[in-house]
Amino acid sequence: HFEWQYLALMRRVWDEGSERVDRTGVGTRSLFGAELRFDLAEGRIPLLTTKRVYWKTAAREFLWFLTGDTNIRALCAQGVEIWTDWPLAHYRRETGEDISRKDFSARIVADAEFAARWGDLGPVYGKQWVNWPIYEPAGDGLFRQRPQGVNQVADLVRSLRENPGSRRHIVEGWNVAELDRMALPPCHKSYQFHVDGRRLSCLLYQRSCDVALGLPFNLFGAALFTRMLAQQCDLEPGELVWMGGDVHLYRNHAALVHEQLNRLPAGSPRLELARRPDSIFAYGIEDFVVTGYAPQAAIAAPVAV
Ligand code: DHF
Ligand code: TMP
Repeated sequence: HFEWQYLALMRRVWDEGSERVDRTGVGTRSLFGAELRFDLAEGRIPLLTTKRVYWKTAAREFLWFLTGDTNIRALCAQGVEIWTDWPLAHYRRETGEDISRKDFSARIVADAEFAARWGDLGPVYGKQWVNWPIYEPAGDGLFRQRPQGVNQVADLVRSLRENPGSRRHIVEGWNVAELDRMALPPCHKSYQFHVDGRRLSCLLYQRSCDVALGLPFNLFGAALFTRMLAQQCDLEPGELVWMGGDVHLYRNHAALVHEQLNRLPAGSPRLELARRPDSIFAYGIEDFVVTGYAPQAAIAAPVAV
């Protein structure tokens, strides 16, 4: 079963990881450098069965990246709260107001001006993926920014179609010059694609990985991206290769780890694409149909902000 790899990684990080004091102050057990591989043929997807993973939330997040949006408003409006904690922490710090997450999210949705002021994460994934800034000489020794930057995703579709054998099929989130304006520098920072015959494979490099909360979403997102690209480029899904840098479990995830490692994976979830949209940017949540997914219960765990 594909999921043993994930469970084995979780066990290894928990048993062998070094204790580290991390940015959040929560503390982690961590190891450096890991690899997972998943077959994506015949609709297979690495969607965990030992706990319920809210794959529609992960899919909505991914579609939001593709729109280039970096404000949480569109997510909150769909009931997706996985990014709310960072703007919320910023708001509380700046204003001293002790607002609940629910009220904050409701206000983001109701009040466009409030959302513009407090809901933006900075130039994170969406911005870099579809509008990586370009600067050009303005003639007077100064530089000006072009109105439209690089759309890496559109370029990727084009390069997969026109030059499948290329070794340069990359979408990169790590814009060094803009890291300091991001709420969080990209974790799933680099996607590389590879065409072998008709098979499209993806390699995701994740510099920092929360094995319990982030990784299940990141694996599903990368598989979804690969499937959409394969469909758009008339290719077959191949393999997902995942590589992690700092791969960790937070100390306060002990209960989740013990519960999940006592469960057995079962079943083989599949993903169908219900239609073929005209472009990589035209997918909607209703285009994704997951079958054969009967996971065990969700396991709640606190996210380290
Ligand atoms: N920070 C940390 N410390 N870990 C992360 O995984 C993380 N991920 C981010 C932003 N910052 C992060 C964006 N992605 C959850 C899942 C993914 C995610 C953020 C949060 C999460 O809390 N998942 C829960 C609840 C899911 C839900 O509310 O729908 C889960 O059980 O999967
Ligand atoms: P860092 O920027 O200090 O590395 O903290 C980011 C944390 O968020 C770290 O625990 C990794 C986790 N993370 C994921 O695992 N996946 C994600 O998609 C995101 C955004 C964050």
